Amino acid sequence: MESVLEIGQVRIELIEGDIVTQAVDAIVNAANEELRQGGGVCGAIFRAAGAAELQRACDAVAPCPTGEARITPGFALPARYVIHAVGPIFDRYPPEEADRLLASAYRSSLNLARQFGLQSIAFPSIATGIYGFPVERAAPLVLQTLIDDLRQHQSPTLARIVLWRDTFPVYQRALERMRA
Ligand code: AR6
Repeated sequence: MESVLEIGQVRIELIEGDIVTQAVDAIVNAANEELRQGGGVCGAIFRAAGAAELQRACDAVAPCPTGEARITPGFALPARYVIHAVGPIFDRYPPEEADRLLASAYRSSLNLARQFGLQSIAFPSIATGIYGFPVERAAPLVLQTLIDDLRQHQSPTLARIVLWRDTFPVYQRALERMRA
């Protein structure tokens, strides 16, 4: 399953799948501020990259405040780099502040990708698991954030959102609503 939106030379793709298998320049990790191995997508990325090596690289660039991002090598992953982005723990903030921090985590990741000259990036649905950000609220916000940023910068040329199971239809519906 796949949905695509093209903005000039840039492509935004939604796919259902596992982010650790993505052969792109960078995959984004839904990280915590300490950049420690956790559960969810973060646990899967650490295991696939080689947990000890990735943890050493994370320790060298930690901490990472909520809404920001840090970059490390991808080690054993198909992706060359991991961009560690920290989304908001939803119930710690007023909802509008949580929105702002989530958008900032995506924009910070795209800024790092550009700084490193990367052309393809794959995101998970940051903060909508353990951090409790409602996926129905996140989907249109994330899509609009990517569209606005990529329209302005035209780089990276591929941004893929890799969605786990039942979050895929939520993002797909949000994209269809935005097209309408
Ligand atoms: N590929 C793509 N998406 C996945 C995968 C996968 N392999 N596994 C889970 N998801 P979460 P958060 C989805 O909890 O909410 C960790 O402990 C999942 O269904 O991974 O930002 C970190 O270290 C959900 O939709 O991240 C932090 O402490 C989405 O990925 C904390 O959790 C994000 O869920 C971050 O929590």
